[in-house]
Amino acid sequence: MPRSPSSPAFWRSPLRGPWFTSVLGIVLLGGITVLFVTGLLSYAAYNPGLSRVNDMTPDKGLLGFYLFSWPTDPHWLYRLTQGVHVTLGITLIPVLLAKLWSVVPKLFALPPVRSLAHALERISLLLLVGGALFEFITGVLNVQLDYLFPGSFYRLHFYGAWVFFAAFVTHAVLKVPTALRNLRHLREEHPSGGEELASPEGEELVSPGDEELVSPDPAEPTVSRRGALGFVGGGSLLLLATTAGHSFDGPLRETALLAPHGGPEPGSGPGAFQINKTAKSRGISATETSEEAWRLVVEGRGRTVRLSRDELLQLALHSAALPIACVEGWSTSDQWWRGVRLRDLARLVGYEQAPDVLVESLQRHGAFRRAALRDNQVRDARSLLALYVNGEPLTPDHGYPARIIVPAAPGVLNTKWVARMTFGDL
Ligand SMILES: Nc1nc2c(c(=O)[nH]1)N[C@H]1C(S)=C(S)[C@@H](COP(=O)(O)O)O[C@H]1N2
Ligand SMILES: [Mo]
Repeated sequence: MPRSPSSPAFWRSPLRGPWFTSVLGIVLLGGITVLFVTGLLSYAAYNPGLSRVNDMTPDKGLLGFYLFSWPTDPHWLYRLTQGVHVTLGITLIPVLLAKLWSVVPKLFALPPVRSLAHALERISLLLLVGGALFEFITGVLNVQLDYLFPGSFYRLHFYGAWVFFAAFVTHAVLKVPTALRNLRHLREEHPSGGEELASPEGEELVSPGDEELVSPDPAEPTVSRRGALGFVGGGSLLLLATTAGHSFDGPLRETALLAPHGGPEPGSGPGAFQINKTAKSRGISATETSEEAWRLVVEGRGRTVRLSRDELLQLALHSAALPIACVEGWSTSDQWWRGVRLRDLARLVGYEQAPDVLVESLQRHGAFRRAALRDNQVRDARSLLALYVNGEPLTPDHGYPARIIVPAAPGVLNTKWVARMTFGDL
């Protein structure tokens, strides 16, 4: 008689059982919590409360309760938090898939609902599985495909994260005690370390509710449970090893075979570090950035000052060693930037205490052509309107004639090809 997926005997892998599911669940409990926290930090780092220019989720309402002024110290802060967010997310993919595989019989179990509590558990499971797939898929698409959905990505990934995490917390509250009990119990029964768990007999003692994980009619084992776990862990390590290099320069970056900003650095010379969007792709021409054509417009307190690049070079110049750290997880190590302090530009239009600033670029279309910086960022002595990098004038792709660089800020706030700066409370 053919069996249907709703029949427990349809699922025959002897690997399924409380031990396998519990181990993967505990790994995800830690990992997804870190993803959620670093994700919220990334959102806070955008200065979303500052201006409608930065905020891509204007309807966040109460979900923005935790927002705070993103600090400028340590200067590698966003490089760390967002590197962890993206690299860890990619590394956890095999664990997530194995976890879903390990519980898939439960999704087909009949009757679909046994009690009110069971109904609630199943709804939370739907949001959990759907939310997990949605967050991992939108995250990977954004990192790998260069903003498949520019403005909307933030909205989708942000709201998706809250739905997913609510389901995740519910699930964790219901399941963590069981998972820990399973692991403790099985360890006591099998002090030698669980190699015998390769056979279904190792799973006789299971917690109530979890017996449906174990196949009633298991096939012959072809691999031990530990072997299967090693396979999942190996997949994670392989992803980690081929991604993590995107947070470093030079030879290490070349190990990041899977990351779009891995591989060799672009070109050679002082400007040979990662480029997000080239001048050409953003429609920036050499004519409009020439010494004759380009002027920086600085506004504030009803004043307007216009400066050529030569005139900017007459102002006090300062240096700062700062990285570019993109929301996509890749970053560079510290580059040497040289230019005019943002707070000195604020002083030009009469601000002794620098306020917020709205920065607009020459770019006419597309995302990231303008960004708002908060007063604490403008006041930092390392926040520059950079004219040089690594001892040479900026290259066109890194923002010539002038670009913003701010310590600890996401790359997206470091506007290139700056045309206008408007100081004032935003
Ligand atoms: N005008 C403008 N500035 C921009 C961007 C852009 O598309 N247009 N991209 C931003 C993003 S997302 C990043 S990560 C950094 C990358 O800087 P780099 O290309 O010099 O490495 O520039 C930022 N500044
Ligand atoms: Mo970026």
